[in-house]
Formats: sequence, C-alpha cells, structure tokens
Amino acid sequence: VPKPGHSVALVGAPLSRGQKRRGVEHGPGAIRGAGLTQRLLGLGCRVYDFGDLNFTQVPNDELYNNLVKYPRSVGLASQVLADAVSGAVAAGHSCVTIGGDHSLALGAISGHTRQCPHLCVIWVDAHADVNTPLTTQSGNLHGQPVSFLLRELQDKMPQLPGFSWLKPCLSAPDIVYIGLRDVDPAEYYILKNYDIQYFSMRDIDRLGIQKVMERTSEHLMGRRQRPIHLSFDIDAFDPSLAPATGTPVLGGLTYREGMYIAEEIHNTGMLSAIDLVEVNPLLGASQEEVKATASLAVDVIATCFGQTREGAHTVFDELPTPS
Ligand code: 4U7
Ligand code: MN
Ligand code: MN
Ligand code: MN
Repeated sequence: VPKPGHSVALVGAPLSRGQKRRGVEHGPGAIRGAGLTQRLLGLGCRVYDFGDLNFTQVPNDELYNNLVKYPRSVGLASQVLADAVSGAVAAGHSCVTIGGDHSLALGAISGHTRQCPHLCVIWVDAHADVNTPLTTQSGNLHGQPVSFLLRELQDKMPQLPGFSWLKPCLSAPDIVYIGLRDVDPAEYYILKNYDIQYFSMRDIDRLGIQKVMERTSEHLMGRRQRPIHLSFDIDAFDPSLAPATGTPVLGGLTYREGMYIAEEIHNTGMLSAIDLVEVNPLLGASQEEVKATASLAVDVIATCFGQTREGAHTVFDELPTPS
C-alpha cells in the first residue's frame, strides 16, 4: 500500500542583507530552476509553492554598534518569514524555506517553534553561526542567527533594532551541528561553555558519518521523538561540489556524506521543516558551477523527502506478465 506522500510547503526567502555579497537573493530562483518542484512531485509529495516572500528594505538601516549590518531589514524579513513558516506548519505541511542567506534561519526556526515548541535543530554548516552582535568580527548577521535563538545566551545579547519581536526559543541541548570547520574563537567558547553538541569535519573523519548520525539522533531524540528542523547551509559541502556560495571553506562534506545525512533525517520520520541556504548564483565561476550547486541543493531536499540511492520511493507493486 503506497504511503500518502508528504505535503510540502515551499517558501522562497530571498534575504541577502545578512551578508555582503550580491546574488544570494537569487538562490530561490536557482533552486526552483534546478527542478525542485518536479523532483518532489516525482516522489509523490504534494507541493504547495507559496512563491517568494517580499522583503522590503528598511530605509536608513544604520549599523548597530558601528558594526552589525542591516539589523532592521534582517529583523523585519525574519519576522515575515516566521509568520510564513508558522502558517505552513499549522496547515499541516512540512515547510521548506529556500534562501537566501542563513540569517533567515532565526525567523524560520522561531516561526516553527510557535507550532512545535519541542522541536530540535540539526544545523549542517561549515560555520557555527553563533556569534552574538557583540562578538561578531564581520558584522554580518548570517554568522549570528543561533545566538538569537538560544535561551542560555540571552544575558549576552544586546537589544538590536528590528528584533524586539523575537523571543529565544531553543535551549543548548536542542541543537546539533554537523560539518563545522571554520569556527571563530568566541563561537568555540560558546560551543564548549554551553555544552553544545557538534560534529566537526574532523569528527566525521574519525567516527564516520554513520556514527555521527547515530549520535545526533541519540542526543536529540534519545528520550522522546520530536519534530526536526534541518537548517542546511550549502557551504557544508566541499567547495568542489558547491562552489556557488559566499563563504566556501575547503575540506567539506562529500556528496555521499551529505546524502547520508539527509537519508537518515528522512528515516526518523520526524522531519518538519528545512532551510536550504547560501546558494549564490552570482558566485559560480561558470554556469556549470551554478547549476551543480543548485542541483546539489535539490538533491538534499529530495533526499530529505524520501529519495533513496537504492531504489525508487514510489511504490511499484506489480510486474507485467506475458499474456
Ligand atoms: B554562514 C564568520 F567570521 N564566522 O561571523 C562570521 F568567519 O551562514 C562566517 O555559515 C559566517 O555562511 C558564515 O562572519 C555564515 C566569519
Ligand atoms: Mn550558515
Ligand atoms: Mn556556512
Ligand atoms: Mn517518506
């Protein structure tokens, strides 16, 4: 008996003010252009494409503290996205947010927790994105979203213009990182001091991706099953596979490791929302590089919804017989 396919909401989030390179606002177009909807339909999913959200730039969006860029624009866009994700999950969909830069995750996760207060987060990234507005060296908000979400960090967070709507909604034990290989000193301090579980590329080298996924499940779901929010930064992959992205770092995930992560997340049966971020079609050296990066993003999402490497997910239940 075929299982009813997943009901998937697609939300385009062309947010780019969380970082300084032009082009990441075209990520949703590139990922759609790589055939995302068709692939999900082919897996038997019902797809509801909500189109791209309209993020208006806030005029006179001055630096916070002489450093943090576009706080009001990022804050407002995240608020709009939070409402969209919350609405999609409330309507019974699994919500896929296609970015856009990674600052959008603070809105997506915050909106998701309104419907699923006990969700957990798997953050796949070369970076920890847990700088606070007071520790960031770049001033870019895409390197800070996790700090806005963690309850334990709130006494270290200044009140940023544009963020008064946001309440911290995650605790340190609720998140696991996979793929880290470029962590700032203050971020390392936070990971260690607040006991945040992470699996760096070195850990993947030592343990293998299978044990990493086992331990991730054990850490997040050992006591009870809970909805998963997957926040997947395409720069987690090796730059040879995902060149069209703003902050590439050598030594990333292989294709097989990335697919294994997505397969295991699908196998939990608990996936509730995904962010797929940091695809920047203006940064590939060629059209081929842009296409490869966007279709890698589609492979991750399709695998999260049941595409397998060993055979079709859709049921084939009768062989033709000769008459
Ligand atoms: B991404 C960085 F300093 N840590 O804070 C920072 F190295 O969403 C990089 O993971 C952040 O791509 C990368 O700017 C943000 C930097
Ligand atoms: Mn990131
Ligand atoms: Mn990153
Ligand atoms: Mn399935």
